[in-house]
Amino acid sequence: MRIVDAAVVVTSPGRNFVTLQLRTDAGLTGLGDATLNGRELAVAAYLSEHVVPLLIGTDAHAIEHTWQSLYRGAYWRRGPVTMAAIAAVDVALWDIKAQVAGLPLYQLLGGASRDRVATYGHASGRDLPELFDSIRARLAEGYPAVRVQTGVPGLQRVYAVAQPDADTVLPVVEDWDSAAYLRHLPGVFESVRNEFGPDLPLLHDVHHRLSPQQAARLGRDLEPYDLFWLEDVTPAEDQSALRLVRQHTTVPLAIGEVFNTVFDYQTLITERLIDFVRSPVTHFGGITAVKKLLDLAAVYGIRSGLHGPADISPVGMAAAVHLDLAVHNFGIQEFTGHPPAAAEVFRGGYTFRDGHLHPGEAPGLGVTLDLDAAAAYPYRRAYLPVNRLHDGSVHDW
Ligand code: GCO
Ligand code: MG
Repeated sequence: MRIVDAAVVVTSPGRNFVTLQLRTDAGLTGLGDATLNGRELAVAAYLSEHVVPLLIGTDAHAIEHTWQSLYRGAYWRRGPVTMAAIAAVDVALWDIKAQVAGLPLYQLLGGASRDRVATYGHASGRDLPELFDSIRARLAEGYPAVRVQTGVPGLQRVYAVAQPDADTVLPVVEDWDSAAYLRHLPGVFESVRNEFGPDLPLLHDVHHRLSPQQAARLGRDLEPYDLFWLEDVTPAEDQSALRLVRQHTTVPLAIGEVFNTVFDYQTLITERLIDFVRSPVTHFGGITAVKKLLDLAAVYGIRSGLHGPADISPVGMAAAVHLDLAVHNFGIQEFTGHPPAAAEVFRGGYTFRDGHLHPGEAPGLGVTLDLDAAAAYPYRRAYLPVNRLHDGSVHDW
């Protein structure tokens, strides 16, 4: 079975998504997510200009070989653009192979290791009353675990709390002060625990903003509140930073949403510096690569917590859910849903019920792409926010 055609579809039903659709001479189509938030057209161009011409005429069943060819054959390895493109090809080929087998994709990954996939949702508020309302809303939706983000006194626009201005073209500017945040956050978690009791799994995302010393202090300060995980405490490219954090706190650490290959985790996994790996299928080279990552992590007792915000498309999320159901060392799946219009473009796929996901029993990934609906939502340029300190200098966002 040969690949005969490939379409790179950029659409914006509420937000931008990039999807690769591969077609074979057997008349089957497979889908892969190539969305890279704020850099969508870079991946679309990499796919159309460089990857697709190499695929036409190749064996659609040779997933591992194709992966190695695209990774090793480019010479310029790694990086989010390259690895998102490879991920899209990889997932589309898995989708096709599972359709040929007439099985839902998770069956080709070893079959179900669990009945359903537990998720966490996002809660945030500028102050405690707003935050408590937001947590209650997630609990009412059935989420079994909640990520808690809060405003910080003295800061105007904080990650996950500030609402983006409508129709901004250039990046939204948020502000940041690590000292103010470190003073404020432990009290917020104390109040949340007092209000919601000891059983609710709570998570928090630091979004790569602290020095190792600050992160170690925060981990210690949060220990009484029994977090499920503390995420991305330090800038992620510096693996050795987590050695210092790990020596000083027992808080479970999660990292990896901006990683693209297993080499980004080499020190972290083999030295047992983390507890959860966070890479999404979409930015890490696909199912082939994330399965290998999770197998390495399993050797060290490290579990999955795959990245799943709205910028992972319904196709990328479906791939994650198949993998989550199959692997033994699953931890939790982030899931925030998508803008309502996305359901017009991406049909089918997983279901979300009682805070849990199930990939369904349709052959393949189970997602179809409506090209006419996609065309009705043209691409709109969008940026992620940036962070500034009080003196105007740039801080990690
Ligand atoms: C998370 C994340 C996201 C990122 C976003 C950037 O843990 O869900 O940190 O919200 O900020 O994916 O595109
Ligand atoms: Mg995060």
